[in-house]
Amino acid sequence: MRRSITRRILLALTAAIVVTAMTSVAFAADKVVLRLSSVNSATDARAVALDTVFGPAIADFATFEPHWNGTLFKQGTELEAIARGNLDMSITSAQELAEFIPEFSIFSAGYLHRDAAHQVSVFNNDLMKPFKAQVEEKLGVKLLTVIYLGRRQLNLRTDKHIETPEDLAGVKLRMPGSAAWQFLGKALGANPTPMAFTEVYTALQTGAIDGQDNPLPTDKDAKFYEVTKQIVLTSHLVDLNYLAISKKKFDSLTPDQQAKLYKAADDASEWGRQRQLKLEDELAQFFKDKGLKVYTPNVDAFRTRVQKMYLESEYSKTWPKGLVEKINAL
Ligand code: KDO
Repeated sequence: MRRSITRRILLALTAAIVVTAMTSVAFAADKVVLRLSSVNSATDARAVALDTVFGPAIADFATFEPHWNGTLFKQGTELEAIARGNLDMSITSAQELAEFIPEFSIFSAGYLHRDAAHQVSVFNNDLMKPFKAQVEEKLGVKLLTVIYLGRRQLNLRTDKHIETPEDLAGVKLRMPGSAAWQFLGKALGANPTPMAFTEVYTALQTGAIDGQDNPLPTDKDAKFYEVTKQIVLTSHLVDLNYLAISKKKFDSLTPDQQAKLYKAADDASEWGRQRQLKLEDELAQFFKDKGLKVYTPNVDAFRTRVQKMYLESEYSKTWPKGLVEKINAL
């Protein structure tokens, strides 16, 4: 008697487990999968924000599947992967977009955005509409939100004091691999060299490059402080990224889901922005404790040279008339 009750309970339990498993498979199959690829680490503020805020906020209709450390696609190849239908989302930049739509170089110009809040007002202003429309038309990509990466600073393995752009003459400065980035390196007075983010640590360690530029949180996250001697606070670019999604995927969602997606993206970006700003405030001391020199050079000298070089460049010829002034007025 006891044995048969136990058997019946066991059978009922097994059936319940099978039904639950089948239902959750069915639910999972109904959900849209959003595969994102990016080269940053899983501890980077953008990754933490997307994992903590974005993914959970859309979990009722989408499975957010991020791949960090460039394990899925190499830096700079993500937009093409989205266009080909091999990827759903990426964290892209103005410099990458400028490869396809030259006007985007305006948002890659040194000393243009003033701070994190300025980036947000520029992104949400009507002036961005034609830019967003072009990204949709040419690349089949929608830009969901703007992400604050931070103020880019020089980080060198040499200990020569850097006060003005002239002091960077001959310094082999790694910049990410696109023309707009190389131009920024040149505008700073250095000798820029392109290199993928994932190779920078080893290149600093072996001396293949003299330095690199990134915001302080990235320098910490990628452990560049282990293989460099100084950080020069030029703040030459208030750097941004955009959260990008395949238009085809986006269009497959209901209007309600699309609205939730935008909100989740904005909320994650705000969360990440606050985290990144806090880290930027705290990290100078962290690097000093690690034995690095951290100091502010003659920022006016850098700003004057960089702005002049951009305005005289081929890039500025592609910028819509009056746009710099409009951005400055925001
Ligand atoms: C970099 O390669 O230095 C850079 O900071 C460029 C950014 O646009 C962004 O792609 C970032 O790398 C990566 O996400 C790694 O943090």
